[in-house]
Amino acid sequence: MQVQIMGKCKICGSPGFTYVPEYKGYLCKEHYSRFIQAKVDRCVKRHGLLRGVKRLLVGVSGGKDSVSLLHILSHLYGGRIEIKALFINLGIPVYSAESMQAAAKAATLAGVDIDVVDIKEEYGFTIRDAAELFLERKISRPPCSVCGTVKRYILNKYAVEKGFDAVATGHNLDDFTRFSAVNIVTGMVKDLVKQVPREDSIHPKMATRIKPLCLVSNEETRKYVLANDLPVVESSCPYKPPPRKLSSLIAGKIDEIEGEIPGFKAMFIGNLWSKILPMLNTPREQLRECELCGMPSSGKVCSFCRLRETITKAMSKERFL
Ligand code: Q46
Ligand code: ZN
Ligand code: ZN
Repeated sequence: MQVQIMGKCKICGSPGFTYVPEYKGYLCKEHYSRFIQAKVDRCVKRHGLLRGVKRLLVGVSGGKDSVSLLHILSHLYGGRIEIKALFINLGIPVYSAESMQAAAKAATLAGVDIDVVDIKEEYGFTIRDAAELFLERKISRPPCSVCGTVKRYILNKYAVEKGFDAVATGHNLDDFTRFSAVNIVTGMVKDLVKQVPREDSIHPKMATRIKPLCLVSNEETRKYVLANDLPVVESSCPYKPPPRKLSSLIAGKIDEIEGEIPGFKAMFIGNLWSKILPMLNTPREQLRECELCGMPSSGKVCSFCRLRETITKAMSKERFL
């Protein structure tokens, strides 16, 4: 059996927790946590993520990224701005209940209030309903696509109605590099321009969106959770599809290059933000108000209301069969 020998923390000399390439040595749990927090703080300052933000809503799913995000933000800025967590109960068997427990514990640990929006109570369907209808070919959108629309809509609506200045989500460096590379390869410029740390509101009913973990990798949030003993959901979503071939091949290659050239991911995404996106000059969508719910929409009816109508119709047909 191979025994891994941990060095001592480069800063304080106590037992090392993990090797940190940026330090060319080990850091203990305490200094590793401070290192990640400092990385987030630099990103927040460099990209003006909290510019004009007095009240911040953090979307917490119970997963490692959002739980780390809440912990880091409350540690760094808890005394200066009001932070609140929001958990969306998607009604996914086992997974939603376990995620809610983790999110609630994480909020308590961070000293932050948490609220829950239950989509069954609010809108009459769950992601389980959507998944079953999809399997029976009664709706065409797969569960993750439904889930994405639902989460985006609810986070924004809640933030706008309760007067939050911005919504923070736990997208990390690996999400940014993977999505950006796939968007470049497939020519999805409309999605590529959204791969930024901050998307300013362009409508009175749209909250500014920020992604403070944009320079923190998957591996780093995983270790941050371990270093701070944070509660995270253990089970995984039963509807998670296997990764798409193109996306997983690209992610694998990006990881390989990062292994050879540490800092590659940050360089890629940094150049995208500073040099490539400013050249694209894509006009931002013109938004109006949805005729059904009044929230911002590019068409007469917003994508959430169209989705809700489709699911509700398919469910009521089922009931009367
Ligand atoms: S919860 Fe929802 Fe994920 Fe489950 S249905 Fe897909 S998007 S996999 S992060
Ligand atoms: Zn130390
Ligand atoms: Zn609507």
